[in-house]
Amino acid sequence: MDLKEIYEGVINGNREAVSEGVKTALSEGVSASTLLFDYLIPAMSEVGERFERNEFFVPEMLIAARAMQAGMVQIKPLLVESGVKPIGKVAIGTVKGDLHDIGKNLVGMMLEGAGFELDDLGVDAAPEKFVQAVRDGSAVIAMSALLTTTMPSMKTTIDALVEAGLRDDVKVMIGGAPVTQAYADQIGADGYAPDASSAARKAKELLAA
Ligand code: B1M
Repeated sequence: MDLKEIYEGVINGNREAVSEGVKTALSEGVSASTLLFDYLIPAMSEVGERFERNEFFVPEMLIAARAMQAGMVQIKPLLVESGVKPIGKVAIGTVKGDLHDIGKNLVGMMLEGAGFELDDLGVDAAPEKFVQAVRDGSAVIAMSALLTTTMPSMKTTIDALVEAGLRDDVKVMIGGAPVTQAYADQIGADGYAPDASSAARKAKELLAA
């Protein structure tokens, strides 16, 4: 089969084409890592770039991420078997008191699309949950807040990491509609990203640093 169909399928949000394409490619002997690193991840990067150029909007990004998931569910077990390592583990959550999860999920999908392993802490995630996630091996903590009233929980979480003696073991990034770079600087976060696609890029930068 023409593997480009898988790439195009993700960009066009065609779940069935991606699912069938991946199934056929695997049956023809194409490796799971080739499908992931040469087709699924580059397609998701292209989606992110189109989002940043205002050619794609949130719905297209969500549909593309779901199409990618249709391929991921088939190749994930094979990747585990063949020992392909994710580029790092990110713990993501919407902070304590905050129940908004659409943006957080979108950021999570882009992170997975970029090759990260995800520890999704869900919504209303207390500082202790983030601390535990670092103990469980997350190299990056990604906190989302949509309410001005819950933003201070980002600082409380950073304080909890300091108190647990773990601050130097982890990179902290924050985002969400009311969050800014200035706020990230103020509370001592390592990074801020305004949207899902730049969040994936920022996480890579932080890990490389
Ligand atoms: Co709420 N809500 N809400 N709400 N809600 C807002 C945020 C609000 C701005 C609406 C308004 O008044 N105009 C307002 C906040 C005001 C403020 O604090 N300044 C608000 C309020 C007040 C409330 C309640 C208090 C209402 C009430 O009960 N009186 C209540 C709070 C509940 C709680 O959390 N404890 C509440 C409840 C809800 C619903 C449950 C009904 C629902 C959430 C459903 C859900 O998430 N499952 C909801 C919704 C849908 C919204 C709006 C309409 C949309 C949010 C959204 O999903 N946007 C929102 C108004 C608005 O934004 N227009 C609003 C789409 C999403 C893709 O964008 O989440 O910004 P966003 O994520 C972006 C970026 O911010 C960034 O990337 C994403 C994609 O590009 N990003 C990150 C996000 N996290 C990131 C993390 C990163 C990096 C980037 O790194 C870690």
